[in-house]
Amino acid sequence: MSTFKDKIKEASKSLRSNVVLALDLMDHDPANLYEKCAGTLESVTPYICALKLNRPLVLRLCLQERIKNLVKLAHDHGLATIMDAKLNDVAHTNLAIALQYFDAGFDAIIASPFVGWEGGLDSLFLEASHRDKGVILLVHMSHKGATEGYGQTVIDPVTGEGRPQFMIFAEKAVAWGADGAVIGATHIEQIAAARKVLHGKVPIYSPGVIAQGGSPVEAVKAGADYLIVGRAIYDSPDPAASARSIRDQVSSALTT
Ligand code: BMP
Repeated sequence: MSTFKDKIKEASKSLRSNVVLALDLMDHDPANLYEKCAGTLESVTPYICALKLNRPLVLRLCLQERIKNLVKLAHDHGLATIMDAKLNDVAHTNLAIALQYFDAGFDAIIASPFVGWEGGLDSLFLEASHRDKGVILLVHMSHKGATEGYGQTVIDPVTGEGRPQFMIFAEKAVAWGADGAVIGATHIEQIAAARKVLHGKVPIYSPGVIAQGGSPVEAVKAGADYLIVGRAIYDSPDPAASARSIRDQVSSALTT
């Protein structure tokens, strides 16, 4: 049985990139939005290992038609696919949403650990594992206000001690068998701290590079396994050159 962790690792190895493209194109004329997305994706496929799509794009393009085609296009190029659904509901609703994305072909889905296990994410993890799909958890988001929730100090219900929320989420990611942990590249210390818990078990996905101020090189040096990159690629005058440059910066940082 191959897990999502293995699938993206293989894609990353054979395509020699750890860049996940966040194809969040939204402002284009709806009449040619699909063509714009497909064209951007095809131009950068030599430099990325996975495609991440978000909810605004799904709402615009319709899950059953053009989104399915984009997912297929990514798979045809050997890429892994991630649906950024940020699931955050009770179990049966999370499952109903996730199944639609899994049926549309996505390999993994992003969910929020704030809803907890029992009656929150339990059914999702179970069903994902039956279908060889991945669940990636938000462990510390990239925006400034993320410190209010993910960075708050909470009393650990097990030990009674005050601890950062994101470290508890990192431990849950390991305990629940998550396929990935999202930690913003804008929070380098948190990547390094969470890595101590996650390393070798749950890969770190880091969004927030360049357009949000994070450094791709610093993020991977701190422990990020994959970088999630949107505007720095798709808003660039030459998306392929930008994707290649980010990939190359990161691989040379890892080898020096
Ligand atoms: P950009 O590189 O354009 O900033 O895009 C980052 C992508 O990662 C967006 O799709 C955003 O929704 C997502 N993301 C994020 O920026 N921070 C997080 O903490 C979690 C995310 O999924």
